[in-house]
Amino acid sequence: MIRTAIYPGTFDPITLGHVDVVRRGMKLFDRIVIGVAENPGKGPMFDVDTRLAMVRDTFAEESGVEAVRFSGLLVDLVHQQKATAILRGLRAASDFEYEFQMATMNRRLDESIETVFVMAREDYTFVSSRFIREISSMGGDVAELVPDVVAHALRSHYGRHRS
Ligand code: COD
Repeated sequence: MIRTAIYPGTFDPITLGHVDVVRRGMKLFDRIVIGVAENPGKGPMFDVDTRLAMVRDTFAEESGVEAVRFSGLLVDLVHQQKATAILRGLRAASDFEYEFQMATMNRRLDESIETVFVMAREDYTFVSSRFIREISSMGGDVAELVPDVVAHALRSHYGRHRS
């Protein structure tokens, strides 16, 4: 049986912290489907097609990793993709409350779906999409914290790195 997990998120934009979660998940699952949420509630900086394209580009060489966009309920995507688990990452205690609520709600919606958490790599615990957006909007360099495709997109969005 092929074990599939959905890794859902906003990925606005994808960071090396997200990439690390996927790599850890690949040790546990045969197939990982990254679900890029439209998530208009968060007022994303990049539209969903751009976020999806950056995720696909990042994992272009990995045969066990796919990416799809989704709107609506996460559990519906889990069913659609014949997955059995939801993969999420934990950086700090502050992530826990939200993640716990989400996992509990999803369990209420479908008891058979398990949420699996992996711990962030120490040097990425401080990396978040929000800080990546903020730092690059102020001219800071985030190239070491994001995939190349994202670094290029941020540079063309905000203009070249100012020193
Ligand atoms: N290291 C490790 N993990 C990280 C790092 C890092 N540096 N950065 C982020 N992560 C983890 C996050 O903790 C999270 O687990 C995951 O990566 C994705 O993060 P984001 O910020 O890109 O995505 P979110 O949290 O905005 O995604 C929220 C969803 C889109 C998954 C959620 O809103 C959802 O499921 N929406 C669909 C509607 C639904 O079903 N709602 C009911 C569920 S309660």
